[in-house]
Amino acid sequence: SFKAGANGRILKKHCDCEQRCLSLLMRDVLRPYVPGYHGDVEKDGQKYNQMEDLLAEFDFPCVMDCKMGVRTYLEEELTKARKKPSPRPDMYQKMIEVDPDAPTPEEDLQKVVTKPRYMQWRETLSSTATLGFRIEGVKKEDGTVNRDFKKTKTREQVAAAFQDFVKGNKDILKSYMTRLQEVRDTLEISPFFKTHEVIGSSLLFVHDSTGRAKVWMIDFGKTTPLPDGQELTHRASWVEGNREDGYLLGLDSLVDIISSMVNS
Ligand code: 4IP
Ligand code: ADP
Ligand code: MN
Repeated sequence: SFKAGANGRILKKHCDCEQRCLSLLMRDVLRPYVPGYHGDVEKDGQKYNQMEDLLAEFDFPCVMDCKMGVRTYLEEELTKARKKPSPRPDMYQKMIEVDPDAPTPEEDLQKVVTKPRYMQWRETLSSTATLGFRIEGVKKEDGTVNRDFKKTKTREQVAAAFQDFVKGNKDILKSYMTRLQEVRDTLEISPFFKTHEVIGSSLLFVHDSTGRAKVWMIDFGKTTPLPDGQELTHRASWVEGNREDGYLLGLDSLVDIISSMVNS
C-alpha cells in the first residue's frame, strides 16, 4: 500500500481519516514529530497521501515500529462485532499459526474468530495490554525484516529487543530517550492529542551508523476526533465508552525501559 514518491516523499494508500489528521497536525505543536504532509495525489487510478520519507536523511537506516496504546481496535469495532459479528477465518488462521491452543472449542469448530477477539488476544500475548505498547517489527541496515515479536511481552524481553536493535550502543539509546521525552512533553500540551483517540498509531525509531537517531509518530488511519468539548488523559484505564487509548502509559513505559538501559 506504499509507493516511492518524488524527491524524498512516499505515497501511502489514501485514507480520509489519516488525511484529516495529517492536515491538522501540520498546524499543531506535534508537527516536528510527524512526517511532513504534502497533500493527496492520484497515480494509476489510485489515490495516495503524499508524505515526507522519514528515512531520507539516514544512511542505511535501522528502523523499529512500536504500536502505541493499550488498545489496538476502535470501540465501534467492538459494538459492530457484538451486533453483527463478521466471522474472520483469516484471523483464526493467524491465531493458530502462533498458538494452536488459543482458540476456544467453539472457535475451533467454526474456524473463525471476531476481530476484537483476535486483537485482544494479540494485545495480551504481547506487551500492549501490560506496557501500553508493543514492538511490531524491525528492519536492519541490510534491509532484512524481523516481524517475530508477537510474544515479546515483558520489560526484559522488550529491553533485549532494543539492545539488539541498537547493537548495545548507549549513545543511540540516549538520543532515543531524549527524543521520546520531547515527544511526551509535546503530546502533553498538544491540542490535537487532547481531542483525539489515537488507535493503531506507531512510534517509528530510526538510527544509522553515523549515530543519528530519531523517533516520529506515524499511522493515523484509526485516529479519530472526540465529540466537541470531550478530552482524553491518554493515561486513564480504558472502560468501554470512555475511549481512553493508554498512549501515554505506553510512552511512559518506553521512556522507563530505555532510561534504565541507558543507566545500567
Ligand atoms: C492486523 O493484525 C493489524 O492489527 C492491522 O493493523 C489491522 O488493520 C488488521 O485488521 C489486523 O488483521 P496483525 O498485525 O496481527 O496481522 P495495522 O494496519 O495498524 O498493522 P486495521 O484495519 O485495524 O488498521 P484488518 O481488519 O484490516 O484485517
Ligand atoms: P499501515 O497503515 O499500513 O499500518 P503505517 O503508516 O503504519 O502503515 O506504515 C507502515 C510502515 O511503513 C512503517 O512501519 C514504516 O516502516 C513505514 N513508514 C510509514 N510512514 C513512513 C514515512 N513517512 N517515512 C518512512 N517510512 C514510513
Ligand atoms: Mn500501522
